[in-house]
Parts: sequence; structure tokens; C-alpha cells
Amino acid sequence: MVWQVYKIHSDFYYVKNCEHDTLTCKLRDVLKKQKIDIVVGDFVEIDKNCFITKLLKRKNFLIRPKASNIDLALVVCSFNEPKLDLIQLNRYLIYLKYHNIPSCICFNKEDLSNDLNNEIKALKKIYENLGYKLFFISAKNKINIDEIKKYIKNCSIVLIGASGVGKSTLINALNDDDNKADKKTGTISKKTLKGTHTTRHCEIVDYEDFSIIDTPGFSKLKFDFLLPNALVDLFDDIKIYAKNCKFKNCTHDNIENKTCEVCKNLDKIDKSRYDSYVCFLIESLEYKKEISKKSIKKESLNKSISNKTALKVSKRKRNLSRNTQKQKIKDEI
Ligand SMILES: Nc1nc2c(ncn2[C@@H]2O[C@H](COP(=O)(O)OP(=O)(O)OP(=O)(O)O)[C@@H](O)[C@H]2O)c(=O)[nH]1
Ligand SMILES: [Mg+2]
Ligand SMILES: [Zn+2]
Repeated sequence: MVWQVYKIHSDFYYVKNCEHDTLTCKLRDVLKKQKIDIVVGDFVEIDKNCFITKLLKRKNFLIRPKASNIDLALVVCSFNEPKLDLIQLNRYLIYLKYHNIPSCICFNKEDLSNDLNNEIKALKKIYENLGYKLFFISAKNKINIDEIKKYIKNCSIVLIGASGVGKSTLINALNDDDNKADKKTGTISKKTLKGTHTTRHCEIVDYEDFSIIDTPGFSKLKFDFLLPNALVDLFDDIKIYAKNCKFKNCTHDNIENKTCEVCKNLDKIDKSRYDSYVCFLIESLEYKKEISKKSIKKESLNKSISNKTALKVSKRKRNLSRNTQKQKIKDEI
């Protein structure tokens, strides 16, 4: 029988099956040794002693938040408290695109907007043109919640967003029966107007015809794992110009250079999108620098070995390292 992990607390894995039976399991040592990271959303096999013995093939997988087998990500942000931050929103969207996870955007706390109609108009212009489905809601006042319900029918959803934007409040608002709306929601710090990290763990919440993973809010996500070329490919609105740029290895960030195809067309790209690209590009360039440093180191090491100039490692050190290796194996057993 196939079980799905719906919650993880320290070493305990809470699993459920399609008949809504639930069990609390632990991880088989062999999986621990293989360093297999089981996350919420994973389908697993278990033995009669309630040990997870096997991880079944994943449809997809996210490291932040740790979740798998997702049909759609609902990126949640708020008009205010915390303030709407489009660079942060683009961070989530580009990250999800990198992972091939379809996403839509939920702008919450519409009751706190200073100029709702104009804000909606501006957001639609940017994000509907990029093909995103948008929701403008108030989770607290249960406004436009039915529209989300219809859209996510039969889907496994993950909520993504900063702390305090109202993810858990939305989870509660999606319940028709207020008695079932039992997710702990937090407060907003009066000083910073940001959330206070109320949700601490990912957990699947089941509804009649969809399921949602509530997740802890997070904002520290960096593009220090992909190269500039790959980054620009994730921005559809910049890529259309970048692909015609005549400069090889151009990072399209020298706005003075009017011969760069992207910089020439800046008036056609939304400013917050371009600013986001430049912001993530800095992180991506750091990564590029890091890996080229490593490959230079490797290259020079290989060269010196091939020139037979490598320093001989003393016999004692060699033995030591073998001992260390043996010790490591022992520890693992
Ligand atoms: N004014 C207003 N407040 C809201 C709305 N939705 C949520 N809130 C408030 O925002 C605060 C934070 O909501 P949560 O649902 O705990 O936020 P969260 O995204 O789950 O935060 P973390 O669990 O920390 O990631 C609570 O005080 C909610 O009452 C809304 O539509 N309007
Ligand atoms: Mg929460
Ligand atoms: Zn260019």
C-alpha cells in the first residue's frame, strides 16, 4: 500500500493513505545511510513495524519549502503588512519556474491597500501579460475565496510566501466549516510590520476536492546555484530580447550600452522585473565566479600532477587518512 507523508516532526513521519488511515512512522536506517531526505508530499512504502522502507518516485521536489509532488504553487503576498515587495515575488516565481512548478499569485489583505483599483491594474499589467493567474483576496474577511477554490479543484497545492502574508489564514478561510479552520495564525510585528514566523513545519491539509501544504514563511532565497545564461532564460519578458543580443556572454545589465538588445528595449520591460533580474544576476555572477575559481584550482592541481611536481604526501599522513576513512565507515555502521 502507498502512503503519503503529510507532516514531519523531528524524527517522526506522519503518513496517510487514500482511505484516510494515518500512522506515525520512523525512517529505516538504510534510508538514513543513503541520506535520503523524506519531505512532506512524498509517497512511501512502510513495513509492518511502521518504518518507512522506500521512497517512491517523485513528480517534483522543492528544497525551500521542503515539499514534493506539487501540481501548483500558490504564491501568497500581501498588499500591506508586510508591504508588497515585487522583487521578492519575482524571486519566488523565478525559483518555481526553475523547478518547473506551475504557479499562480494570490495578493492578500486587499482591505489594507491604499489604492486598490490602481494597484490591481498595475499588477495585472505585469503578471497577466506573463501568463499568471491572479487572485486579489482578503483571507481574513473571506473575500474572493471561492474563486481560488474553483481554480485549485483536484490539485495538490503548496503555499509559498513570506511570514505574515496570511498563508495559514487562507488555509482556514478555505474551510466551509469554521470549526475545521484550526490553523494557528500569527500576528504582525508592530515595529517591522512583518510576520512573526508562526508556522514552523510544512503540513498537508486535506479538503474535499483539493489539498494544500501550509508552509513556514521564508524570504532568504538566493540565486547562487545557476549561471547568468540560465537565469535570463527564466525571465520570459527579458529573454525575448536577450536571445537577439549580438554580444556573446552579455549579461544585459550595462544600461548605458544601447547596442545590447535588452538595454535597447528597456522601455518595453517592466522596471520591477528588470530590477529583479539585475538583483538576481549579482547572485548568479557570484556563483559563476565561485565555480570558475574551483575549476582553475582543479586545473592547476591536475597540471602539477601531470608534470610530476605534486608534493609527495608523507606515508604517515597517508596512513592517517586511511584510518580516518575506516573510522568514518565504522561511524556510519
Ligand atoms: N487585514 C488583514 N489581515 C490579514 C488578512 N489575512 C491575514 N491577516 C492577518 O495577518 C496576520 C498573519 O497571518 P498568518 O496567516 O499567520 O500569516 P502566515 O503567512 O501564515 O505567516 P507564517 O506562518 O509566519 O509564515 C494575522 O494576524 C492575520 O489575521 C487579511 O486579509 N486582511
Ligand atoms: Mg502560517
Ligand atoms: Zn545584451
